[in-house]
Amino acid sequence: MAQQGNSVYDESQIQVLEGLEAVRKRPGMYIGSTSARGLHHLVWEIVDNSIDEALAGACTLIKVYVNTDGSVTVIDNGRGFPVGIHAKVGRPAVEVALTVLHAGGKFGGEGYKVSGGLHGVGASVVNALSEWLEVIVKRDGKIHQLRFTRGVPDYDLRVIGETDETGTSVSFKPDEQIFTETTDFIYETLEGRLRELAFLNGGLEITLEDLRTDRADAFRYDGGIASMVDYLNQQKDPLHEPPIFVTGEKDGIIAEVAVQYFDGYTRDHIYSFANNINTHEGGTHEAGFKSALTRVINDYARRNGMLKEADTNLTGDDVREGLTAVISVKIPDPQFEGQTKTKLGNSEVRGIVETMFNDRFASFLEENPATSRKIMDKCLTAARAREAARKARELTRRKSALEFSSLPGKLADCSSKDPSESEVFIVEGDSAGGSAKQGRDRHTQAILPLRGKILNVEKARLDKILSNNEIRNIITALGTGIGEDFEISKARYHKIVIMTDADVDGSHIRILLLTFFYRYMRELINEGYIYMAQPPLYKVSKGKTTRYCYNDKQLNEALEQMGKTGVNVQRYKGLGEMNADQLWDTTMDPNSRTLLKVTIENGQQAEVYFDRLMGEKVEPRRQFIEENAKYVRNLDI
Ligand code: 0RA
Repeated sequence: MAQQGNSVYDESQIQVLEGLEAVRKRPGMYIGSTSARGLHHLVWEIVDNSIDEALAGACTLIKVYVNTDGSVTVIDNGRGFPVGIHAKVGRPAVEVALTVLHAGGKFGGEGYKVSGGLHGVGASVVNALSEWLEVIVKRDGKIHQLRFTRGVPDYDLRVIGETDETGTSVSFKPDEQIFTETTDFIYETLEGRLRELAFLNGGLEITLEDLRTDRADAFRYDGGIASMVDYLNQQKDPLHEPPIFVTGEKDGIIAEVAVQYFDGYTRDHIYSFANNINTHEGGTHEAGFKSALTRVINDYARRNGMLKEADTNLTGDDVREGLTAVISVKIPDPQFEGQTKTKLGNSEVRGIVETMFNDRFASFLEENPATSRKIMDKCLTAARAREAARKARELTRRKSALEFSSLPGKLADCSSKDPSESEVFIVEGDSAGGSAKQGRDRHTQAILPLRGKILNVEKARLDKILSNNEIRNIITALGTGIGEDFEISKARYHKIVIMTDADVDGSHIRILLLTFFYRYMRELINEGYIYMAQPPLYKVSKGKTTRYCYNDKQLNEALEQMGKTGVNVQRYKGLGEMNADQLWDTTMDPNSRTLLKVTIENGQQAEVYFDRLMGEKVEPRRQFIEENAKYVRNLDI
C-alpha cells in the first residue's frame, strides 16, 4: 500500500482494525441486533448520509436498489463524499469515514444531521458488517472508487474516469457470517421507511428498485407532511380538505405541523418526528402541539358560545378524537430520551411548536367558520360520549387481582398468578376453545374462547365498544383497563396469543382483534405482549408416522421424504379439527410451537393497512386479506 513513512498511519491503522473487530464481535451493540431489523438498519445508515446531504440542500435525488446478488446500492446526487486527504489521519476522507468508528460527522459543516440520532453509528459499521462494500464518488471532475472486504480496503482510493456530475454511490453486501438469521431485504420494509423519508423531506425524490423481482416505486411529495396526512387518511372521510399545514422557524429550529380531522372515533393518530426519526414516545414537540390544540379549541368554543360558562373544558382526548396529525421538527442538537431513545427531550422545542401552532391554528379557525363548526361539533360530541363511556367502563374495571368473580365466565384461567409466566390464548370458536382448555398447561396457560366475530372498533365509539360482550371479556381477562385508564402494569398475562383458523374468517377475526389492541391498548403491542399462534395447515401421516406442516413448502418436503404411496394428507380447515393433544403438540407447547410476535415497525403503514382492512368496502378488503397471508409479516418485521 502506498504510504508516507511516518508512524501516524500505522497507529491509526491498528485502531481501525481494532474498531472493525469490535464491531464484528458485538454487532448488536452497534445496530441493535443481527435479525432482519439489524439487517435493514444497514440500509438506513447509508441512506441517512444521503438524507443529511439533502437536508444541507445539496441533494435532490436518492436512488435505492436491491441487486440480484442481495446487495444494496444507494446513489445520491449530492456534492459527493469528500476525497481529500484527512489532515490528522493522512488518508482520504472517504476512506476514514468508512473505516474509523464515529468518524462520520467530522467532515462536513454543521446542520440538521440525521446521523447522531437513533441510527448514526456511521457508515464504518456498515462496512465492517459487509462481505464487501464499494463506494463511488463523483466530484472535482473525477470518478473515484474504493472497495473494501469485511471493512478492510482492497486498494487505495483510485480515479476510474472523468465526469461533470457530482454524487455518491455506496453498494454493500451484508456479511452472512454476521447476519446468520437472514440476509434477505424485505421490500415492504424498505418501501415504508423510504416513503416516510420522502414525506419528511418534501420535494426530495427517492426511488426504490428491487432487481430481484423488478418491483419499483418512486416517492416524491412536494406537500411534505401534509401529503403524509393525506396518505394516512386516504381511506377515511376527512371533515375538511386539504389538511391544515403550518410551519415556522425560530433559533435554528424548523417546526412543521399538519392536521386533518376525519369522521371517526379513534385517537392516537399523532405521528411525531425529530430530524426524520419517529419519536414514538413523543416528547416536547408533541407536548407543545397537544397543549396548543386543546387551548385553541376551548378558546374558540367559549368565544362562540358553544361552551357555556358552567361547562367544563374539552379534554385533550375530546379534541384529538378523529384527528390525524404529523409533527416534524429539525433541530441542530436533538436530545433523544426515554426507554427506546425515541422521546424528544429538548425543552426549547415545546414553546416554539406551541406558539407557532397556537397562532396559526387560531387564525385558521377564524378564517374558516364552516370547517370550524364541524370541528367544534365533533369535539363536543366526543365530550358527551366520553361521559357515557366513563360509566360503561366502570363495569369492566377489575376490582382487585384476587376477585375471581369479576373474571368472565368463559375464561379458563391459569393457576399461576405471576403475569410474567402466564399466557392467555384468545381462541376462535367454542369447539377449539374446548380442545385448548383440555390440552393446555393449566399452570401457565389460560383460555378465552370467543364466540363469532368481535366488533369492528374503527366504526364505533368507545361507549358502544364497551357494550360488546366479547370485548368486555377480553378487557376484564387482561386486567389492564382501556383507553385513558389503561395500565400495562396490571396486565395479568405477558403473552396474549391470538389463535384463529387459517382461513379468511380467521384472518378477519385476527385483524379485528389486532385493530382493537392497536387502537385501545397499543402499549401491549409496544411491550411485545401480543402474539399470533401458528397452527399447522396439514397433517401428513403414513403408518405410525405423523408430520405436521405449516406451509406448502414443508408439505412438499414431507411428501418427498415419505414417498407417494399410502400417504394420507389432511388439510386442517379449522382449529376445531384438532383434538386436545394435537393442538398442544402443534400450536401450544412452549417447547415446540412457533409464535409470531406482533410488532409495528412503521406506524403509517400499519395505519393504512388497518384502514384498508376495516374500511366499508367489503370486496377489496376480502381480496386484501386473501392476498396478504404475509400481512402478518408486514406487522412482524
Ligand atoms: C461531508 C461533507 C460534504 C459532503 C458529505 C460529507 C457527503 C457524504 C455523503 C455520504 C453519502 N452521500 C454523501 N454526500 C455528501 C460536503 C463537502 C463539500 O463541501 O463539498
